[in-house]
Amino acid sequence: MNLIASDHFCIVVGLGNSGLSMVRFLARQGVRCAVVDTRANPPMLAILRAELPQVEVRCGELDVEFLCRASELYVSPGLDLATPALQAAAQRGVTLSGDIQLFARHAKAPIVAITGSNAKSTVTTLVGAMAQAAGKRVAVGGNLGTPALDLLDDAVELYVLELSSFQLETTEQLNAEVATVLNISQDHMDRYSGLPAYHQAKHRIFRGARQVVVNRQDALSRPLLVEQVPCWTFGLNKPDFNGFGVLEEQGERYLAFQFEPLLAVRELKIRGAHNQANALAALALGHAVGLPFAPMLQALRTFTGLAHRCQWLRERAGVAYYDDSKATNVGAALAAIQGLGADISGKLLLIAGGDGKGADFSALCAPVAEYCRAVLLIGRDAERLAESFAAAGVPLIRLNSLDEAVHKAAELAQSGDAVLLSPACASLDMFKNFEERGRLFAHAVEALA
Ligand code: UMA
Ligand code: ADP
Repeated sequence: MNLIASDHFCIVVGLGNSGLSMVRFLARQGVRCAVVDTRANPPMLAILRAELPQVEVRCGELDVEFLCRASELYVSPGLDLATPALQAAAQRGVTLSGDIQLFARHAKAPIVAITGSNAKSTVTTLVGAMAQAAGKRVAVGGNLGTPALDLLDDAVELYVLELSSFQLETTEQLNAEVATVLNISQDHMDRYSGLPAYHQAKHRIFRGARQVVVNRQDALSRPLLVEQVPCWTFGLNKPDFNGFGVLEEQGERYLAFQFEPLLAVRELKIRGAHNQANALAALALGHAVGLPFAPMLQALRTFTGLAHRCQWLRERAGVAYYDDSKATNVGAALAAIQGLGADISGKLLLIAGGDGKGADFSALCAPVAEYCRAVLLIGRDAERLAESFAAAGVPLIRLNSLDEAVHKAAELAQSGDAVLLSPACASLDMFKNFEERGRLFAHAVEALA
């Protein structure tokens, strides 16, 4: 069913990955649309021109008069809705929407919707692997990998979507079969006025949800609007009714559902307490959409984790090297420092810094004091991190490049220690993205004599 009247004229704002997916989708639906992008040469321009030459593209400063010719603006997640031209158009009656809202209107199969400050990609990938192991035709994407609209296919039996707060801001009603906010800690404070605004954006995921999954150990994950829907919980403590958690029996720790052990924790290949929580969250989401336990547990046994998330790289002179380049915020770095720090016999040489996105780093000071031998600081916000860690009483060393930081860390490390790249910052001041930062770290580590 085409839910968009064909005489509508829409404008897609932003021509990156999601922008391109939106134009393609609207074109398939026979909707007249144009594209605008504030960049002189947006990344998907050549592809769009080749594929859909009839679509008008305007680059450069947004023109409010042009925007107001549309009935709807489909805004890409990278663009702040507070952008004055978008707000001016909205005030003149133009609806602001986005790719996930379009997706929600057209998806025919149930949606598992996942957001949170951290662990989204890990849990999304895990639920996808569980559904696949259960023999479902599953499509996985959203903020991770394939843009949501490119997943739409009538043959799909289950959609698993990772959603960012930016995508949720333009989503009025998702109607997920099951939705979760895995955890909330500060992120993207350069775009939000504070934690309440960020929290509010994330919680839009629950609109129209038929079931919810809640983190028992994070009150901010609990939906405020949804009351009368089935609620499943997860957490590292003992599970209760409808809960997934950890049970100890005869000295062995198990992932468990209610009062029943399911899988010994040591059977997991992903390390650290935070990954046990992630496994439990994935079990809860899978259970909510009716996946049987046997294939879900099989998927958990074989999942080795995603690259750049506390990824072990090598051991050299008794020192292990870990790439946690995806730790682009304080909460992720905290989980890595505490998780790894408690796991090793020695100390951590932490490499941190980059674009801090306006975050407050003070929560890292105590774990740095407890677990770190030294901190090697790089990037734009190195000085701000140094100020936040001043009271930790460990050496704080500023370096000009990631390569220098790796060499310094290797020089200071003692047998039993671990070198951990967990920057607590975005990478964009020095690198193309977190993947490039992780790859260059791995190269520098490989190159150590
Ligand atoms: N931009 C402009 N002018 C424009 C439009 C965009 O300057 O007119 C800039 C934005 O400020 C941003 C960059 O271009 O810096 C990219 O923005 P975009 O909206 O074009 O991005 P896409 O290529 O469509 O990618 C987006 C997500 N990116 C962001 O939200 C920034 C991708 O998530 C996602 O995979 C993709 O849609 C498909 O759904 C990436 C991401 O970094 C991985 N997400 C953030 C995160 O995980 O922390 C939220
Ligand atoms: P996201 O997609 O939300 O960024 P990822 O699965 O890619 O999530 O992990 C991002 C970062 O968060 C990595 O550095 C990872 O080690 C860390 N992390 C993973 N799970 C958790 C968790 N449950 N709590 C806090 N940090 C986590």
